[in-house]
Amino acid sequence: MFYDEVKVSFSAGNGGDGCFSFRRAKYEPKGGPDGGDGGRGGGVYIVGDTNVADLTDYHYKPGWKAKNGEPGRGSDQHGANGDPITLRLPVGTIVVDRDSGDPIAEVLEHGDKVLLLEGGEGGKGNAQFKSSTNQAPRQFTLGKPGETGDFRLIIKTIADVGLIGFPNAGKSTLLNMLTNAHPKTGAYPFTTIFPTVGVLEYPEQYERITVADVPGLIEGASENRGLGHRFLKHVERCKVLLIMLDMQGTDGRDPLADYKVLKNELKLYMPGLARKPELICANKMDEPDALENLKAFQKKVKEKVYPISCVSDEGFAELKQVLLDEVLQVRAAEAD
Ligand SMILES: Nc1nc2c(ncn2[C@@H]2O[C@H](COP(=O)(O)OP(=O)(O)OP(=O)(O)O)[C@@H](O)[C@H]2O)c(=O)[nH]1
Ligand SMILES: [Mg+2]
Repeated sequence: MFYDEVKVSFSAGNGGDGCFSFRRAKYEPKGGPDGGDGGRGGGVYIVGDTNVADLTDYHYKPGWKAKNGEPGRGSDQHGANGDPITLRLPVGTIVVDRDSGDPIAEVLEHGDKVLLLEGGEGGKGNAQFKSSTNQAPRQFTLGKPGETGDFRLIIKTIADVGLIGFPNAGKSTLLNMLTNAHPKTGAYPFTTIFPTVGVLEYPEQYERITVADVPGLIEGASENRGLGHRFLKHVERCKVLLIMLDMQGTDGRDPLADYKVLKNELKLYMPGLARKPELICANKMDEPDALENLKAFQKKVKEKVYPISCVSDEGFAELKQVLLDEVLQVRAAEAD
């Protein structure tokens, strides 16, 4: 099972209490105050880690707490600070407040580290309250509680290109052929049940882009039919969308109808998604009806379509190049 969304509760450690104590030494019957301060509670940090694939760990253990600070002690001893905890999350995870739904933090790259919850301050020992007018202070303060929070962790895959298509269009097959990733493929719908990111290399141009294969969409995806909505979030952050159509129309599918449904689902899910730069590729061009269907398709849809076949690798070189060009264009625009 792949967990890309889980509910968790984290708490930072409480501060240790300040200490109330007076020096007791053999020849010093009225020793001064020597109660030390409490230690600070440990904070809760999150860090992006490419070695963490999903949120399974947090599904099984949703509660995490950092150590409390230790109380101060006599002889002016400061209590030890509580150890912080650092929670490793998949790159692309956002932390959302469970009550308000507001995003609070995110880790976008390997090593990104954020302090999510601050540990409580330690209390002051009575030694701190000594003054010229108060030689034997009886006050001290308690440690402050650490911050706590109920969150939802959500992974949003980060890749340059997001592959969008109906189940069985051949998305995973393409990723297998073009990149180092090897998602499962199969002649049945919903073979892919979690997103996979592959790296597409351009050795001659010293470039590389990442491509995310996400589970197939069906009509109603934006309303949560199929695996839809849960997975559309994985293309929210892609720079370019590659819409893949089964141009053979396997199992009585109609590529034009598929295209319209996909466009509509993207728009319904999030208007911004439908406005992302998009490329259309017609897969399965090795099949007998594909060419005829492509001609009919192009009569209705004027955008350029890239015909490919994952069987013969027809059209791969051109598709690869145009993907790079589009991604570089968006990167350049983002850099401005
Ligand atoms: N003839 C032909 N078959 C293809 C081509 N590309 C993929 N297929 C077949 O189409 C079927 C579906 O391929 P997948 O890559 O699993 O499809 P998918 O889009 O990832 O499907 P989901 O994961 O279910 O969304 C497999 O049986 C592939 O062998 C192609 O270019 N030509
Ligand atoms: Mg697949």
